[in-house]
Amino acid sequence: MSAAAGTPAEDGGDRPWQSYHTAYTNAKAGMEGVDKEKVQKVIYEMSKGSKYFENEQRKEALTKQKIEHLRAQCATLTDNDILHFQKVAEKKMLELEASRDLSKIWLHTDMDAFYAAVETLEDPSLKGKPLAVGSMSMVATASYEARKFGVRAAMPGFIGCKLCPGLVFVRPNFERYTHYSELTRKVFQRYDPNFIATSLDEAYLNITNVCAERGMTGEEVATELRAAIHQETGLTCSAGVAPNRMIAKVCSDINKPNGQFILPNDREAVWTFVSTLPIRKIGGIGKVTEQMLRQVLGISTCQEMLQKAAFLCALFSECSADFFLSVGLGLGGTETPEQRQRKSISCERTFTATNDSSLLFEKLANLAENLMDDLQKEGLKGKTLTLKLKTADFEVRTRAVTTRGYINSKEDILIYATKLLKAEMPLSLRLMGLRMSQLHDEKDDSSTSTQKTIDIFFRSSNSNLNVNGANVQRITNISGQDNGPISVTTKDDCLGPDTGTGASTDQQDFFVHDESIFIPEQRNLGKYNNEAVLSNPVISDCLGGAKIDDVTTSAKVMNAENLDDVGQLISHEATASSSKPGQQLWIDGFICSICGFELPPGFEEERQEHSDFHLAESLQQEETVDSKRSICSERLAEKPCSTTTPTPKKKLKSSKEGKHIPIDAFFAKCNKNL
Ligand code: DCP
Ligand code: CA
Ligand code: CA
Repeated sequence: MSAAAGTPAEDGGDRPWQSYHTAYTNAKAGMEGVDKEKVQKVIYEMSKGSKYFENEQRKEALTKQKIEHLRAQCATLTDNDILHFQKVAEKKMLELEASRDLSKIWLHTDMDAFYAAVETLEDPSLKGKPLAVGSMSMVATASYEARKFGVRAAMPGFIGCKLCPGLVFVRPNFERYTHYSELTRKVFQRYDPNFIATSLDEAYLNITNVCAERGMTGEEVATELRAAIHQETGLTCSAGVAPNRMIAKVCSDINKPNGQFILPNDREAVWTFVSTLPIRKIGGIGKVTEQMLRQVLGISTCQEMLQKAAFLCALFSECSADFFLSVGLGLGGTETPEQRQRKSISCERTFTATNDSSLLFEKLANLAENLMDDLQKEGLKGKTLTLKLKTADFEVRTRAVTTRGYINSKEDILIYATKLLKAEMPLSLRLMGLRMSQLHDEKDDSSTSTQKTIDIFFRSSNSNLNVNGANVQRITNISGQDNGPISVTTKDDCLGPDTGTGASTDQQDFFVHDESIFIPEQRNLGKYNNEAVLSNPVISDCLGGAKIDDVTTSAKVMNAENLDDVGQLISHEATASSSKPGQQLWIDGFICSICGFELPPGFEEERQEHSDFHLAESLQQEETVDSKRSICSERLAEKPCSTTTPTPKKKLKSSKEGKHIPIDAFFAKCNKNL
């Protein structure tokens, strides 16, 4: 396979790392003064020859393909076409402009170096030190001191050590972060009882009322709120205030850390703000989209979207074009979306991989008990029980059963869960989870479930199979060998609008859904058809017609021999054993269904990067039949490789020998220690 433009292989030359751009070379707040070339060089040297490196090349190749495809499409446009699309674009812009609402004041707040700040608060000896929260295989975040060296989230820890020899590592402690997150939410509650939390450390608040009631400006509220958060938690945060959520999020990053930026509710101010704003600053515009827009249409700033509006309408799907034009106009969500009702309750456990069946059934019983506790605490019963499994080689499977009546006792749960697990045996697992959906509130006769479950597909699909009087289905969301070559058609791409709410990514998750706050971005959902979605009844049903990128899913009939007499049985499987971007689902809103890596909805960029990785991985699998899963093993939730600070000497030695540490070899080593 030929190397793509911009990849190290093609650039060759004296300084090939200059064109080696990964998630790790991308600047975050606090990385402004970093010697970017040095960072690129270290990452290049340390990953050269690894599967990771090859994947980067493949990603670049795929982007290049997309770019070429778009260029080719662009070249076919006649003057008449452009004139036509100019009219389409102008009409669209007028409509969008007419929807501009400057009456709301939105505040976005984001904690500074959240995990690292919590750890420093708990252990003041860490203060001022370059700190990485995470492990040798993955850094969750870095303190601002460490960022000066180029260390950042999502970077393998051993690369962090190389960049910053004195880097101190702390293992993540999610209970702590949840505790502090809850403290911040108590403060948010005082300013907006309907605040929208998009991850542990960030939230959107509609402060319109509080400003009016207390006669305060947005700036004053931001100052007061940040002080209150500091008072309650001992932590600092940054805030942005703007007429809509999309801009408020951009604003909260401007004066990070411990700062704020206010954009007045004034059309001119918004206009000026977006006129020079790089498109990459917008949530939902990741590296690939940025490259496509820049290289095909010369768009780098938000306002340039408007200058190229005709081309955007000609080349992209309607909802993508809408999103781009909204960005150009500085529009974003202003209404508080309705909270969706709770759809499921779940629990899961990660453990050292084992094939000991008695141990697995014991774990299953514990899970059933936890699920029972959670259901009973909330006075809920459920009808669909889903068993989630992650095999020793990181294949994620889910199996579900729909029962005749509503259940919530441990005994009932265990009967069905055991059946489901037995049907999969023997196998070696590293994670199990149980989820109950189709919930029913015991206090309320009406079912709380509004979810269009996959059952709808089963009932309507002509691939239904009737076994022992039960409908049994298997849906397989795979895989290099099951599906044809990956389409690079960009016309079907539908990019997430105002992903500050996490809506676009959550919508892709058809099992979803534990978030107590789930925020669909109403404007675009279900408004436009996306061919890829509509051609797939599973996805379109489950999304209620919402959009999803490049979805191709195949449905297969399942052999039901081990799943008989389980009530009114409808069994579903969503196996994500590989990796097209649209096939990747975010289970429970934040867990990658392919490898189990956790990324909350707020991390659009990281999610994009992560999806790109899986795409590259699947391409690799297509070429190398026996290739094994590689970087997927990088999970913070898994057993750590090491929690001690590695000695820089050791690393230096290996690089002196002219040998990089191949990332996958490193991970293989980690896995042995599991
Ligand atoms: N996080 C993670 N994995 C990532 C990115 C982030 O586990 N790839 C975790 C650790 C972070 C927290 O989420 O502390 C919040 O992420 P942010 O992107 O908001 O980053 P920080 O809060 O660490 O830094 P800042 O917001 O100051 O840039
Ligand atoms: Ca943060
Ligand atoms: Ca954040």
